[in-house]
Amino acid sequence: MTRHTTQPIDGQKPGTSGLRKKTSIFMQPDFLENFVQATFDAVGGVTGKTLVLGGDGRYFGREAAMTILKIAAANGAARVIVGRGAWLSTPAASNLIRQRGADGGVILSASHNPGGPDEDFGVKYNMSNGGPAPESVTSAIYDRTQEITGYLKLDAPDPDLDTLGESTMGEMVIEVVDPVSAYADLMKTLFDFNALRDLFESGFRMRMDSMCAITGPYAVEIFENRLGAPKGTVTHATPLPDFGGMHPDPNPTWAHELMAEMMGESAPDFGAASDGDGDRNMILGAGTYVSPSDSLAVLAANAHLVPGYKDGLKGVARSMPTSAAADRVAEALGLDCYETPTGWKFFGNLMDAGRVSLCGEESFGTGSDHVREKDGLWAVLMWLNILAVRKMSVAEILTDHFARYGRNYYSRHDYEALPVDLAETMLGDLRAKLGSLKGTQTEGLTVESSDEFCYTDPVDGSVSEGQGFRILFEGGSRVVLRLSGTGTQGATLRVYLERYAPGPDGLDRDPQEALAPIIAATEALVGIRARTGRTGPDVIT
Ligand code: VG1
Ligand code: CO
Repeated sequence: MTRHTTQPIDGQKPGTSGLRKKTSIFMQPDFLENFVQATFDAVGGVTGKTLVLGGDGRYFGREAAMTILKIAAANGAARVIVGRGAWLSTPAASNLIRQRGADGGVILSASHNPGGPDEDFGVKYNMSNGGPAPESVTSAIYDRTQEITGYLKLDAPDPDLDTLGESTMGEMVIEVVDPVSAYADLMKTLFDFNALRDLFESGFRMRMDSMCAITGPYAVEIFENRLGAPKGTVTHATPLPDFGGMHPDPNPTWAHELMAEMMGESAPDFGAASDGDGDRNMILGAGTYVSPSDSLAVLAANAHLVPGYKDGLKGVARSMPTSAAADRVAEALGLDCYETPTGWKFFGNLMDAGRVSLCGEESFGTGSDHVREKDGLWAVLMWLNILAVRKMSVAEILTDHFARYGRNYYSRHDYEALPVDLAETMLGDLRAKLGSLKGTQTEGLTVESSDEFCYTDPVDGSVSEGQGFRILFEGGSRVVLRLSGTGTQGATLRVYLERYAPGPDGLDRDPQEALAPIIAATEALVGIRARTGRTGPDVIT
């Protein structure tokens, strides 16, 4: 064991989902080492513990895994279970932690952020329940990074991470496992694989775009090998260190190839995409885009048709900016519905306590209590299973859903890479006038209430403040504004827009058009375009 002297390095505060930085920053001397040692210290050390390690295959992932193994060995870890090639999707890592009874895990990913020497890298610690560390732990990690004076790192040769099986590094066992099989087996326990095989055999056509990221090998194994979808159903199926230059974010802007195919004349029946680390999903039908908030609601309404959820759901949870479409389903089914801050770490307690089985975020994240992360391929399989049972198209399912529950028109507008001080001043000014907005009339809308979201966890009572600004208008429309906690460049402002239409008329409008009054009212109240000089958002979902 070798002790290395070090000094605290600025900027190691974990965000919405772990620590994310430019790769070059992570590659600076001691940067990764400091953060990993601080993490191990903050969770009470790793002596005698078993950890899971893997990531989305992005640039620097393998090297980072080697470093982390040497730090774990020097810190006395008993065993580290590593996905071959240091590959594990985020949901697969969560599953392995749970299935193997590990004490925790380290996930190497910057998720939907691009990868490469000039792009992003990230490190996230997950707990023994398989879920992201809660705020109490991420704050303890950050505190530790600010006082660290040394780290332990074994002086050992790089281990072989490409051959399955066990080896040792010092006293520690390194167990290299197939990254895909345990996850694929788990999916088989939840879904009707026979019905899905029949679906593909009947000529059902699907396109899965893995965006040169980690879900490629998982999707090929599950859809093509196990379910008999034609070879080539999965595109961009090989994970590449720079994601082939793609921005592995499954939304209409970045998954434009898939969008073009699905909106084209010979579109397949079903299309889906996932992100860098495999926890996000975008769902499409021929000519149809499913907004993530609607996807959550449809899954909640139909989950009982899927074997893994045949006895019904325990409850549903959504992040605050996610639309209330799922709430309407929960109400109809008599289920509890929780509203949490943005980020999957807030769902863990609710799932552990058995209060909810289905969770979702407007940011293309959906999942259940089968793991403690959101799960992109799981959501795709949920949709497939529902389509197989209901024998309807994606468009028909949506139309039927809206007719029954009404439609929460929804859109998110992102303004990226804004100067940090400008974004903070803009939201600071909004905070200052938040209390006096009630009754304000603008663009034909009247402000009913406004506040800054503060969450009290119903399980452990912990309080999370400052989780986004909400402005509610009379009639059930609203806008939510918050700054991203996953970006690595400037500030990203997220503007979440929602308007409820009860039906039966007006259920098939274009969302941007249906939301136009709210967009205009937001500009009048906050002045985003006026203050940033931008003509519009960079990304619309
Ligand atoms: C974004 C999303 C949030 C999601 C998070 C991690 O956070 O809005 O809903 O949980 O990314 O997703 P932010 O702070 O940038 O808005 V992923 O796929 O990184 O793990
Ligand atoms: Co992700």
